[in-house]
Amino acid sequence: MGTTTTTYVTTRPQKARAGLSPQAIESNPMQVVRVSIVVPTYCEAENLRPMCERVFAATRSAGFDAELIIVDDDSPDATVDVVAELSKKYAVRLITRRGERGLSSAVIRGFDESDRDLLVCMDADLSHPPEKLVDIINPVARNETDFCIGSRYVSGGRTSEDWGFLRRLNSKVATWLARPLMNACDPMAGYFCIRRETFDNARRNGMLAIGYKIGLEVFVRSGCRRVREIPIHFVDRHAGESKLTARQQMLYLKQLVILFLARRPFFFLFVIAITALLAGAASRLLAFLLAS
Ligand SMILES: Nc1nc2c(ncn2[C@@H]2O[C@H](COP(=O)(O)OP(=O)(O)OP(=O)(O)O)[C@@H](O)[C@H]2O)c(=O)[nH]1
Ligand SMILES: [Mg+2]
Repeated sequence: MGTTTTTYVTTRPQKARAGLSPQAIESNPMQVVRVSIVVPTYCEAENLRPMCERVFAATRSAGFDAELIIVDDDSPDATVDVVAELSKKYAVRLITRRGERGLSSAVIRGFDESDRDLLVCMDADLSHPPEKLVDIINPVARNETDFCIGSRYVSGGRTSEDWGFLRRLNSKVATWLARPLMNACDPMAGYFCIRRETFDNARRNGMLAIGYKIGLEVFVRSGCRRVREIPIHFVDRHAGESKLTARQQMLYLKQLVILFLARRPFFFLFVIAITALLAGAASRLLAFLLAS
């Protein structure tokens, strides 16, 4: 097993670089929304500049004190150089993990590195429109909800028009499987905002870094109830390649089984038993029809 090294390419950001003047922050600290936006990355160098510019355009216009934490798994591309350049202008810092891979564990690491109360998880590839950040953060900042999702499937939200039938079906089935665990239209969303307290509760209740659905994991383990969904238009990645493999999909099924056994064991065993009974009856019927 390799070792994990963390490299801070930039130092902890100064408040002035976060978009608000220190005077504005000091004069009215209660009014300032302080948020860490955590972005896991692997080979996303091409997306980082447009993503960062759009993040800070959105958060600055709302007067938020935002920082961007990029958690990268030692990508063999220009990530380090691009973030170093961006950090001259924006409150962005890079955490480089070595000898470790995984979307969920990267997000957990980013949340751990933040000292802020509001935490956002967002993809780097611009599938998650940064222009929706303010709408997603505000309900959590105002304590109107515990978990706010950038949702593809709530009314007003949509996925890329380029998705084929199989991709739509795959996404719908995966979503449907998770619905009993979260009362939301898009329980698989990777674009969400929480308070630190929610994250801490999830950790206390045995949060795991299996698979790539860290939002679902945090929601279920934290035991929080209030969810709000903000419609987004989920577009296909801006540049680079997908890291979503068949292995990730198998890990998602494993994650679901573990979450169901932890939170809804009777429901889960009931569904398995009914499915086994129906499968047995169907196979006997088929055998009878073939024999007659
Ligand atoms: N640190 C880290 N980030 C990862 C890893 N795998 C994926 N990511 C990042 O997680 C985010 C989502 O990954 P994607 O490859 O876009 O997966 P997806 O959004 O489910 O699928 P597509 O958008 O269709 O490609 C992106 O910002 C990736 O760079 C990983 O192993 N480590
Ligand atoms: Mg993506």
